[in-house]
Amino acid sequence: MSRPSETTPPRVMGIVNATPDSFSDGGRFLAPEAALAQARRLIAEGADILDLGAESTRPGSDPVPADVEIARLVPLIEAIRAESDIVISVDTMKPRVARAALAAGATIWNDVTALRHEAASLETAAELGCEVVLMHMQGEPRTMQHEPHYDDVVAEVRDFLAARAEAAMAAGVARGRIWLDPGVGFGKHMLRHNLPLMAGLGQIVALGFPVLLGASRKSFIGALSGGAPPDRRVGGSIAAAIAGAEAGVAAVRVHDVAETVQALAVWAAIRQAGATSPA
Ligand code: HH2
Repeated sequence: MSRPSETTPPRVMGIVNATPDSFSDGGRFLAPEAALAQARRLIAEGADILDLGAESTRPGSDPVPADVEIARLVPLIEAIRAESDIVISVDTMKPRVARAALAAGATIWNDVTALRHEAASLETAAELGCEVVLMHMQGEPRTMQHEPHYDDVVAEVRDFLAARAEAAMAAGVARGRIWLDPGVGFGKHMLRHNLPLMAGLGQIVALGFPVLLGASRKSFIGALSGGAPPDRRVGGSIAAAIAGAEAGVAAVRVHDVAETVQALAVWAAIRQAGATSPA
């Protein structure tokens, strides 16, 4: 899942929320038919991967029982699988949910806790043989925005991700199946931590694993645009995706697929022209 070259754009992972309280969609896609319609739209807009989540991780959100997550996700995955071979990622911290989603046709386990939520997480990922996204988060979703602290945010996030990759490999996850994610907005001060982290993405890419960047519609973009609400953060989200592309990330997790695909195509074409034209 690494990028073949510096002029290849990152893959675009479109977000499909099957939650009643996700901050950016406001639960508009809760009904299975509506989530399926959203998935179809993102595929048509050029998504390479769909990331399906049934538990919101926004600050202050309540946990969702595994059975509820499974009931929201499995029929949706089966319905997408019945009509498309798009890569499906499941955004869950629970091994039982990951197992059910993988059995239904997902191939990537996106875990915002980097396989720390349950004792069985590491072994389950190894057993399932799936790709895993290991994301950095300081604290846990309910409390993570209460006074996050770092002495050096880039070094701390990088070292955490390197250690989690080691732990996953020690448990039997193949090196080639591991993705890393800096976890923009997860236990990070809006500007004091997220901006240096975005600026230091290259240090995380340098660890040698494909990096997934999830900056789409996040609150630091609102803070930099006069308090724009989530659905008015497209421009800032694209700027963040381009910054990720420049730094060498392998994929961007976004809400606005069509706009991001277009922006990255233009970015890649410019890079390509620069790489092939005489000086
Ligand atoms: N951000 C959210 C959820 N899952 N997974 C990864 N790997 N990286 C991220 O940055 C990331 C993630 C944000 O979660 P939520 O509050 O559910 O909002 P939405 O899913 O609409 O982005």
